[in-house]
Amino acid sequence: MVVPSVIPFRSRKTRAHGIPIIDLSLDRSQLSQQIVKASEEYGFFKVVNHGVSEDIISRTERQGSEFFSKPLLEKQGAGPAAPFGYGCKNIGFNGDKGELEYILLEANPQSISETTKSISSDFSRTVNDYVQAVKNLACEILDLVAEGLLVQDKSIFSKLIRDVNSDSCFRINNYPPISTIDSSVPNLFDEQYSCNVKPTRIGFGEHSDPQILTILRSNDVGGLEICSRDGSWIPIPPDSNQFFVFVGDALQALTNGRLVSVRHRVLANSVKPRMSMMYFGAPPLNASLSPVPQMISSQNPRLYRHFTWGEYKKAAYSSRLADHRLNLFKNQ
Ligand code: GA4
Repeated sequence: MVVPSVIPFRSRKTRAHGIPIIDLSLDRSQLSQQIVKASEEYGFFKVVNHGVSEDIISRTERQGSEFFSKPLLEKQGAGPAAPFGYGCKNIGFNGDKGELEYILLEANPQSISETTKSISSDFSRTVNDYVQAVKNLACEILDLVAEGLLVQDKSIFSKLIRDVNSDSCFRINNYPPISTIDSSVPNLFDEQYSCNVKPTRIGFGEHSDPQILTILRSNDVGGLEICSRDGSWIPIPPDSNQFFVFVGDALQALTNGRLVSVRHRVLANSVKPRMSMMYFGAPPLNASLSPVPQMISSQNPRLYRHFTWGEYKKAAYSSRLADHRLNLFKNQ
């Protein structure tokens, strides 16, 4: 037998601009460790070889662009985003504003078809297919998280978002270009809504996602930034073929603070419109967010008191975007 003198080495890029890249085609034991490490360090990573079909992604992007190019009145046919429907500039219910328009949907087939019936059956079908595909991806990642944390029940996190009563939601954001060179020139977006607000640089302000896990995909326009542990903002180059994963507050609570939810924001772009779509995997309202027992020890005492997703969601929706909501649930 001829023994090769050099062991073949398949070089893979594992970081881009310092951000972990997780290749989902690797073997499970490596993968689960890499995912846990990235979720501890950043609460954020990019996944490649994710298995979601290009066709589903491009069909959803097309439906999204068609929707946002409709006249305002038609878009408003989806109802105000209170909480589900079409929204423009207003974020949440406590005065936050951003340079965007969006559609926010409950991530279940009945609700999607109900809220989007004024748009088209194609829109509703496509969004549904997309939501199913990214939900499966989120569950796969959560099973790997459980494996990497050596938790006995490998589906402990994914079953929360697979539950029929899961409170997951889906959002498509459209950020029109903002002229930063001459901010006195009204941009197309302002003309359309006849508001003469001076464009700010913030598309969507700093926050962490309240849910368990977020799966984001955007077109090839940048703007997303994540906050690193030292408080500096890291710009994330867009990658329209891949997904970005964010650890949410609920997963931070379930892991007793071992995995960290990542603060992020979107800066307005001066030239091209940015469109992003996010699936937010959430538990049922009555699910407990108590930490899994293996995450508690004498060195790692319990960080948060007992609370349900319903209580957390209520607190989130009563807060401002930039608030640190988990602090309200800290153990005394
Ligand atoms: C952030 C993550 C999701 O986009 C969202 C947002 C929600 C909204 O836009 O209505 C919130 C925001 C998000 C966090 C705090 C509250 C609620 C706006 C806001 C001020 C849909 C979600 O679930 O929480």
